[in-house]
Formats: sequence, C-alpha cells, structure tokens
Amino acid sequence: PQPVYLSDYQAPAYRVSHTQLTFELDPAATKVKARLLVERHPERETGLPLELDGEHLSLKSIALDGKPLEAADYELTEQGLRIPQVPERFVLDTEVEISPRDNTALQGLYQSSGIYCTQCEAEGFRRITFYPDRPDVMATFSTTLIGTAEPVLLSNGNPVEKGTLDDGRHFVTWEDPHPKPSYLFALVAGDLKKVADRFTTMHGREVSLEIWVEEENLDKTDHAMASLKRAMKWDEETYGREYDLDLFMIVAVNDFNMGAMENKGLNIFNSAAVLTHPKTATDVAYQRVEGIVAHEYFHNWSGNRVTCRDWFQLSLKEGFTVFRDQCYSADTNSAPVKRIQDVSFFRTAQFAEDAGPTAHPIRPDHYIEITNFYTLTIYEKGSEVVRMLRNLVGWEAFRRGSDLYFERFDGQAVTIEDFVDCMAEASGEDLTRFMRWYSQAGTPEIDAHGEYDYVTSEYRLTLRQRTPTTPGQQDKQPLHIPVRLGLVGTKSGRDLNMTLGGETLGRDAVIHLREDEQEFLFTDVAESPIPSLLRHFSAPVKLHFPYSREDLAFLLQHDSDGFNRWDAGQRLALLALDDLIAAHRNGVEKVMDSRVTDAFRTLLTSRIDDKAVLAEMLTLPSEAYIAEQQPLVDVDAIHAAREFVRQSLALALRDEFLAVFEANQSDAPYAPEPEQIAQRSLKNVALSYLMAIEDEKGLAFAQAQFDADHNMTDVRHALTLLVHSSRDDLASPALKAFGETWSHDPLVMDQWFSLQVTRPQEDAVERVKFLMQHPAFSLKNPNKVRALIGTFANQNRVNFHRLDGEGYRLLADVVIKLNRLNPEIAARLITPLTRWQRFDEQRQALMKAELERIKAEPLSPNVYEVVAKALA
Ligand code: BAL
Ligand code: ZN
Repeated sequence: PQPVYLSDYQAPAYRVSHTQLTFELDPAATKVKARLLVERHPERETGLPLELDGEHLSLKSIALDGKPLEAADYELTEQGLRIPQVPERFVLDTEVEISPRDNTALQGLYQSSGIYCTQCEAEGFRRITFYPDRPDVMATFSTTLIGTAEPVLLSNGNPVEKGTLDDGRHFVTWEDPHPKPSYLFALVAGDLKKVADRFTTMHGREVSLEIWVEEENLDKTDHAMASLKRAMKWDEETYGREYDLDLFMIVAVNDFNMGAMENKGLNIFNSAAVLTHPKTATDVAYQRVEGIVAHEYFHNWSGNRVTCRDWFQLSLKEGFTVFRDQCYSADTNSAPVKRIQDVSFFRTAQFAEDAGPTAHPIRPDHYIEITNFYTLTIYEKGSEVVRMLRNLVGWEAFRRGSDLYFERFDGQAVTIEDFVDCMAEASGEDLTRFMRWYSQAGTPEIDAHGEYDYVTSEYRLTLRQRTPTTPGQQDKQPLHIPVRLGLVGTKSGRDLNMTLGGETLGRDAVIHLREDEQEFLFTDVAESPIPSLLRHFSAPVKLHFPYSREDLAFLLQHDSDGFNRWDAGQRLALLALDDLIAAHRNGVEKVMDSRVTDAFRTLLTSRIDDKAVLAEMLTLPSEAYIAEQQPLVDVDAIHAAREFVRQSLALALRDEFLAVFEANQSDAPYAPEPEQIAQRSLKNVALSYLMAIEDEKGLAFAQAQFDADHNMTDVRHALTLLVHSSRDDLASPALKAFGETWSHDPLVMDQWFSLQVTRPQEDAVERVKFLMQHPAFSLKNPNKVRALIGTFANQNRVNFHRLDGEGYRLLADVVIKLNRLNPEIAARLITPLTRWQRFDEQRQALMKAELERIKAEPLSPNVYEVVAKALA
C-alpha cells in the first residue's frame, strides 16, 4: 500500500452540489441509487477526468445527463471509477448493489443485531456508492430509504415524505439542508423504539430530541438524554453555539468500531456510550456517556458546520472538540478530578504513543490508512494544544477567536492554520512558533533547576527543553511552552509573590519557554521557595526537577494547586517505587519508605473537602505509568514493587482505611451526582487497600457489598476485588452468579469478561482462551474484543508479558483472525506488541517474532501500516 502525503493536497477536480440517494434495503443485496449534481471546481483546470472512490460495490448501471454510459466510457478499478471525459456541469446517475450482512469491517452500511446502520468516517461512504469521498466535497443530501420489515427508517436532516409503495414496501425521504461531506452521512433502519424529549434553543426554537434503542433498553436512556440537554445549553452559554435543525437523534447500536459518530442530526453511538442504568453501568460509564454525548453534540459546530479540508487536519475538529468536552465535564462534575484523570491517562498512554514506533505529529504529513490515525495524539494531545492556546490568549480572546472561526468558515472545509489564525487575529498574539506543536512529534522534556540566593532574595529558575527524536523526525525545534508556576515558601507554606524583570506576576503565573534554554530571575522572593511547576499540567511535556522526597511531601501538603498537590504525591510514590523495583531486581529485602506512609496517613486523617480528589491522591501510579518512567521495563519488578507498597500501606494504615470505608458507606438511592460518585470512589479505594492484605473485615465488606447489589459501581468493584484475591471459595460463586444474572445484557457481560482477564494470577492467559469460547463472546463484536483481548493485553501486564510468550502469541492469533474480519480493530489491538523496544532482550525477541508472524500474512493496509512501522 502507498502512503498519501499532505504536501500532495489539491482541491478536487469536481465538486458535488447535491446528492440524492435511494436505498432499497436488503441484507445481502441492498440497491443504492445515487444522483449527483456535479460541477468543475472553480480552482481546477478544465478537461480533467472525474474520479470517484468506490470499494466493494457491484455497479449495475451508470448514466451521465440521463444517457447510459458504455463500458468504454469509464474505467472500474479496485479503488473506484474513472470517467475520462465529462462536461463542466452534469448529472451522474449510478446504481450499485452492496451486502450489509457480510460487512464485518463495520465501515459503510452494515447490520448490527439486525439493525441497518452506517459508519462513514473516515472513508466508509465509498463502500456505499461511487463518490468523491473526501471531506472537502460538501453537498446537500436528500435520502430515500425503502424498507420491508424495518418499521423505523432514519437519515440525516428532517423527514419530508413518507408512504407505501405499490409493492407494499414503505419509504421515508429525508432532507438535510446543510451541505456536508460524505463522512457525515448516516442511515439507520430496523425495529427500534424511541425516547423523546424537547429542547428550546437560546432563540426560542423548539428542537425534538430522540434516542432510539432496542426495546429492552428503553429504561437506559435517561442519563444520555439529560446529558444531551445539558450539553446543548452549555454550548449556547459557553460558545454561543445553537443547534440548527428541528430534530436531533441518537441511535444506540451494539457493533461499532468507535465510541460514537457525529453524523449530521443522526448521531450513531456504540451502545456502551449511551446506555446506563444504576444496576448495569458504573460511575465511570455514566461519566463516559456524558462526555461522549457532549463530544458528539459539540461536533455539530466544531466538525460539521466547519469541517476538515483533508484528513491530515483531523485534529482540527477532534482536538478542539475533545477540549470542549473536557471543559464541559469539568464544569458539570469535579473539575480538579477531571483534570487529574485526563492527565493521568494522557501521561500514561499518549506519552507512550509519542515515544513508540507509531509516533506522529498532531498533523501527520503522511499516512497509509487514515483509520490508524484516530489516536491519542490527534485527539488528546490535540486537545492539550488547544488548551494551551486558550491559556496563552486568555478565555475572552479565545472565545472571540472561536466566534470568528465559526463565522468566517461556516459551511467550509478548512485547515488547522485557519483555526490558529483566528486565535492570533482575535488576540494579537504571534502564534508562529506555537504552530510547531502541530508538526513536531514526540513529548518535549523540560529539565528544570532552581537556586535561591539568601543574600539577594533572588530565585533563579533555569528551564531547558529537548524533544527526543521520533521515527522520520531527527531534528527537533524548540517549542513555545507555557509553564504555569508558583513559588511555595518553605517557611510559610504559601504561594509567594513573584516579580520577574521588574514586573509583578502575582502568586500564580505563566512564564513562557520559547528557546532551548532560558533563565528566569525572580526578585524580592521573601523566603526560600520550592517551585510548583507546570501547574494544572499547563503543557503536554515531561518535567524533570530534582525534588527531594521532603520537597514533595511538603508540596503534597501545601501546594495551592490541587493538580500539583496530587502530582507531588505521585512523584513521591514513584521515588519510593524506584527503590523497590531496584531492590526486587537485586534480590534485596524491600523496605517501605516511611515518608510515603506518613503522607498517606496525613491524607487519610486530614479534612479534604473533595473526596474525589482524595480518592485520586490515595491511588498509586498505575503499573503502566510506572513503566513509562523506567529506562527498561521490568514488568515483574514493577508489579511486585507496587503490590509491596499497597500491602505496606494497608498494613500500616489498616484502621484508617477501615474508618474511611465505614464513614462513606451509604444506601441512598443511586444517582450519578458528583458528591455520590466521590463518596463511592473514596470508599472503594479504601476497600481496595483492605483487600490488598485480604483483611478479614475487608473480605466481609467486599462480600457484603457484592451481595447488597445496590449499584453496579459497588458490585463490580467488590466482585473485581474478590476475583483478584486468593479466595476462590468466595470469588467463584460470585462470578458465576453475576454471569448468570447478566447473561442477557451484552454491556454487563463485557464487564464480566474484563474483570476476569485482569486477574494477576498465573492462569490469566488460559482464562482468556477459555472465555473466548464463551457463547457471549464474538470476534465480530468490537466491544467484546476490547473487553476480553484488549483489556488483557493492556491491563494485565504481568500475564501478557509472560516469559513463555503465550500472551503475545494469543494476541497475534487474534490480530491475524481480525485482520480479515475487521482491519480497523485488528490494527488497534496490536499496540502493546509495537512497544517491544521497551522490554528486555528475551521479551523483545518474543514480541518481534509475533510481529513477524503477523507480517507474513496477507494483510489489510491498516494492519500492514502498524506492523511495518513497529518492525522498521
Ligand atoms: N469522529 C469520530 C468519532 C468522534 O471523534 O466523535
Ligand atoms: Zn470527535
């Protein structure tokens, strides 16, 4: 497969002003008629051929301006259709046949549990009809769906006509007045039921809201609907964005490659991202649903009204929209916890991506398969860069820039420069150097050190930046890095006033690192400080500062920035873990660092108002994050060291954890409210520690919490702790009962799979293989693959990296099978194997052997691209 290059971009030779589609639905032979009103693009020369994308289509007829074309008039290839000679303006009619039933790739039109649905982003529309399937071709659409056994027929826009044909089939015609690229097209057909509500927009327009689900899920839509209404209001209040159609629909389907999709007026969701019920969904799932509902809704402006010129600009819509949904969730829940959780995930997973063989800039300059680029870099790092922009120019200028962007580019397909230019114009800031964030891959590292001069009362802070090389990018340029900081007085424990170059900055400020190295001299610093750097994670970088453990314990207590207080605790734990990892490797007795125990004791006994923050502070860095900090990953030593810390803390602070657990039990009716969620997470963190030493009371509490069956957050947590313990006598009956109770509910069964395959016990690989034979498992369902295989490979590190290579072999076997069924999911699944360079020689050899075995297969472009990069 050949790469596509950003530098080769050209406007399309022809554009489509209107697209009229008719679908005669049939599982194995759906007929798709397309009438395209085509005209030459004004920026392109005359006489160019018309090139349309098309894959897996069986062409039945083709006519130009009403005249059927002869076979000699056009060329058909694997990739599409070419008509060498066309007029400047014309009407093209085609009819093709496709088989939704056999579409296991879940791109284009397919069937999920008997429901017809579509996924067209990024390049799925070419599996539906011949079309210029690129985001810079925007047309109005009119779509007629003809069905037999499907009571519900949905598409984008508003329904304008419905009726019954002479042969008894029925139809509905939909019109979408907003020009859109083909990737935003959608249809849904089948036996679905709806929950309806209304929203009155800021200008008093009434919008009908509908969530369509299978009948048995009608009781699981309340939270998604409430989230949708909150998101609509938030976008009006925060960004001045109003919804623009009379109808907004969400449909839940069981088989979906992504979380959800922002098709115009007809969002299609993975059922996992929309359905909730206290008995079936955890707090985390509730929050995820809220975030994804908001994200997809926000795309209506940041993505749909203003879209991307080409797929290299994907982060234009995704980075901005993730930023918007993160802010929305922070506003509706606990803001500090939202930031801690987002950054914790980001520093673990995106940093690893940025340091691995598939590292790429936020705006890549080439790709083979665009579906491989729906990555943490495009989404999450893209969001971090938008966040930096917001902080650099300030909220008011950012909002003016956003208004300008939406006004200037409404109905257009644009570039990342267009967005950043609006921010520069609205703020007057020079963002030229800032643009490097979009083209330079890799995580920048800042080496910082500071010196206080008691005589002059000056504090000299030196910051040096470097970005490690990444594949294909050897030379790195300095970036514009905003560093938010405070100087915390070691005597007072307070933020000190900062004066820099004669200018008073206040007690919390941002300094700008633009060069390779810069010195910042703070004057009139009243007492010796400890710097609190990169507050609120003000830039997506790694910060190295030679903090002593005493410094960190001090910041953990005194830093006024909640995020950095949490981070100081993480750093303190990491230093202790480093020693223990070394001790484990050298066969030396492990000794717990009493400073960590003391810090935890203080946390457990002091009054912290936000229980959700406290729960985060009491949570140790994950094995994956610890691994990120090691030069060479020793999975066994990391696991042993972390377990040792958990057990030591539990032994030393057993009574305190018990007290926290007991104080936070509640039998109030479940509500996904921030206070309740915080209380549950704190209680469950305490229970985890008690179970780390299999304390008798802890075991009894876990069993009772499982038996009480109050809500899924508590039940799942208790069951996980039992299943991960050595007490099979308790775990087995609970697991069996849970599996039997929920065998009818695919989303709960996903949880049942996940919590088993994260067991640290040695039989995990065998258990994965066993569960793959379970009637509820299917390789064709992405949620099941993620729950069982993805969770095992990413979260059960000791067992995935087993030294006999069985974990790797299992993953490679699944990838090889999935490569034929669903290349997009197969390619994603390979990620843990691509990180082979981080491990010891023996594991490296085993991982590479599996990558080579995959590479020897006839591969989809998706899997080929990932494997080729991993082995380059
Ligand atoms: N556009 C694909 C799904 C999402 O990011 O919303
Ligand atoms: Zn998105």
